[in-house]
Amino acid sequence: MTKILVIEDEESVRENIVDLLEAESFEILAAADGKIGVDLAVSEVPDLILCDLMMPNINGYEVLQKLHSQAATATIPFIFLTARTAKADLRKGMDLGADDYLTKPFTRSELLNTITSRLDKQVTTLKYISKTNKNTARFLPEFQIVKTCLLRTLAKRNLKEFQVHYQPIIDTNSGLIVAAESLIRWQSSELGLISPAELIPLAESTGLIIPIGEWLIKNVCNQTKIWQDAGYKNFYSTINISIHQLIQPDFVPKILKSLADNNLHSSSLELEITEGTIEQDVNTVINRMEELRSHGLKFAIDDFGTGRSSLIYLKQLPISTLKIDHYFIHNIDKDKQKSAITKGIIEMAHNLNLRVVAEGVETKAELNIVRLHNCDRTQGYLLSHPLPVTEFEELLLTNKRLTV
Ligand code: G
Ligand code: MN
Repeated sequence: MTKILVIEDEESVRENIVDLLEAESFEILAAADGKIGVDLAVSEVPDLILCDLMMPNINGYEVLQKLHSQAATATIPFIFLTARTAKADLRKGMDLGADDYLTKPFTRSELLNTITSRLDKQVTTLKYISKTNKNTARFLPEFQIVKTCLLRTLAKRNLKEFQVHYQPIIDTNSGLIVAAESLIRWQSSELGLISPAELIPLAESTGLIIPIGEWLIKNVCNQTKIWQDAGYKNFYSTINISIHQLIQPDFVPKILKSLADNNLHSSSLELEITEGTIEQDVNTVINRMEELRSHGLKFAIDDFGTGRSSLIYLKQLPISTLKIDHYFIHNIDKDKQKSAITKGIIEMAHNLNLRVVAEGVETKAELNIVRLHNCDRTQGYLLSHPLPVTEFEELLLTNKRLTV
């Protein structure tokens, strides 16, 4: 439902607008002054704002400036309400970036037409942006728009826009699927498909990784249990966990609850932590990992070989698996150095009783070298791209050997 915020200090005018719009099936938030209005805009991220110009304390100009200074609210369509017809006031509002204005008193149809045309325009803008080349530089307005859409999607708890895809992880010798890496996809109704490469940094920079991550964990636990019950008792899933999530004080109880709710054994999850991010808060990370390991959860170091201080972490962190970064696997058959480094990593890992996964295996020649070096597990486009649940399930249930 489209959510409209009405900021108007005059009670009779406010209530009139609220009644009118509620009758049109809009969801309405009402604020009696500018301060409440700004707070509501930030917490609720409405689809459109109607705001009176002349209000005590914080007036309409200031409300607009405050909203434009914050990424989450900067692109919400903003319509001024003003009793004045003085051109200078309207000009000032429009110069500050308001999208339209209504002069009081206005008729029901003037109000509805202005709102509808503004909402339509916003949809067109978003569609246009989604078609242009995506560049995630965070200073671009586009980044802000993706962020606004993400905030709006979460505020509306529109979680059906998120999907989990699964990429098989294969036992290198038998070619059988033993696990899957879960990867989130955001199919935005406004922007189209947003890749994890775009979504995750955005979610991390805004703190939204916490609710999205919780949703993902619940979803993956549920799905993993379904596959185990279908006969794949030892099948497990891996989940990419950001440091922001791991250091949350309630991360451990939440993950244990997701496991318990699904009657899933803790060894059915492996949490992937990217090497390069650990140094942000090493001590908390170690404590959290130790605590989770005491409950039976396993950890993998993701993108191994590309972060700093990697060998120290092998000693300090309670991990079970190393995932060798794509970089070393790409063209490993043609690059003697990559081959030597990968061979060394695998031997070292085995001496430390760690399992090794080669990530990003894209060609048969790469797979052959990885196999020659006794890498335990393989993952990559050669074997399968990340797949939606039903397609992954088909692959799993036919038990196809993915030896190429
Ligand atoms: O950082 P992490 O290892 O979690 O990255 C997983 C990402 O790698 C996913 O987005 C997935 O789609 C991608 N990926 C998986 N297999 C391959 C592959 O064979 N080649 C490339 N280039 N990317 C891959
Ligand atoms: Mn990963």
